[in-house]
Amino acid sequence: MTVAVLREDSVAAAASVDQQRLWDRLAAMAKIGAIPGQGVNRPALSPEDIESRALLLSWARTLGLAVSVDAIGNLFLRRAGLDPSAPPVMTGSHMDTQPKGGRFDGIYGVLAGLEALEAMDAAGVRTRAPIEVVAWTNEEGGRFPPCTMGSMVFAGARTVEDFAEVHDNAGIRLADALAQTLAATPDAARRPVAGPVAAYVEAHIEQGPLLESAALQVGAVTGIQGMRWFNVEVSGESAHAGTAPVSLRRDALREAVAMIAALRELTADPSDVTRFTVGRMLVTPNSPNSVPSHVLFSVDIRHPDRATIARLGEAVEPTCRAHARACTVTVTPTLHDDPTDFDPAIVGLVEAASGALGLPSMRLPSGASHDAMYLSRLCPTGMIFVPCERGVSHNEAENALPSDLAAGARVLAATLAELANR
Ligand code: HGY
Ligand code: MN
Ligand code: MN
Repeated sequence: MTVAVLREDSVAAAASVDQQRLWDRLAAMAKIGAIPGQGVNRPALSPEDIESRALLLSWARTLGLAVSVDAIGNLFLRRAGLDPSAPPVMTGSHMDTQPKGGRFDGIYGVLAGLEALEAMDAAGVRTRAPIEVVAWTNEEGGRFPPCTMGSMVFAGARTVEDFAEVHDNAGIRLADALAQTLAATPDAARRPVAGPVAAYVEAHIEQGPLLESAALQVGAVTGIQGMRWFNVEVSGESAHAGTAPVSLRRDALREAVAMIAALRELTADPSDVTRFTVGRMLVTPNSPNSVPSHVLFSVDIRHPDRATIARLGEAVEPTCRAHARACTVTVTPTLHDDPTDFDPAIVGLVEAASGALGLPSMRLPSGASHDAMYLSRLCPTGMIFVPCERGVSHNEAENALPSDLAAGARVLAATLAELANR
């Protein structure tokens, strides 16, 4: 559905987006888990996450939004529609961050959604369908892999029980951290996991350089590339660094390094489209003079082409096995996301809304994954990107301009109003 002109009340909602109010809320959130260099470290289900949830709920209550939470901790802030039985239009993103995260990744989408609802109030806009802003649990997967856990459970791709025994680096079970987080949200109504959704639109910083280099404030996102995550565990035998002959060692780290080198060769790509990252490694006993007996390392592979990501994903285990030598190896797939194309009608609506508001836009794919990946399995889904400085993200230096963030929120407000009044 492309609209040449927007409804008057959709334009009014967009015009009521308050740039300073959005910026002030982002600044308030950035204080929670703040780290040097203007970054944020707010791991999922941590005390910092709990604090950010409490702050969000305090704002939601001031706006008279109905607050609910599901069994994986997804938070829903609901603005009533004239037809309470209508499936809600949803927006949102995540509040958890990478360990050296930025102050916009995820939280911008949650607060742009809140700003869109407050702007509708200010403009006196009523919608037929309810609108819900969602803060999805554990989108990053940094502390408890895999990523997009909350939206995955909401979409029915996995269950909460599937993730209960996932441990963080300190050995804390997800189930225990989740219980603490839910206990800290006492006055949010409990709701079942999953439910009908009319449409989903997520605002996010691009985390890439295209919008900034095109000097554009708005991107109509066409889809998300495919992604595979694995945990690879190599088991050998601890031995004395001074006495154990190298030829007789079962050195888990030596073989892990060989596996990683082979995976780098597997994913080598002169066109630099394939993404291969080993971001996490745990070594046991992790002592300078003991031969490592156990290594766990993560594998993150991405590619926009369905056949290519399938081929690379299938090759991970055999490649690791081929370099195990005297060690044993276990390869556990933890995430399997095929490339996803967003609904053309939603992409067109974002573009049309942007144009109707006098904001030129461009279409672009997302290299990063988002909760929209899983919402697209449930309903017509799209995303709105805004530029960030030099495309830097998952880094304390992540930065964005208040005017760009507000432009994205305006397009979001208009898009949500259009969808909720269809
Ligand atoms: O890894 C990702 O693409 C996202 O930032 N969680
Ligand atoms: Mn994100
Ligand atoms: Mn991220």
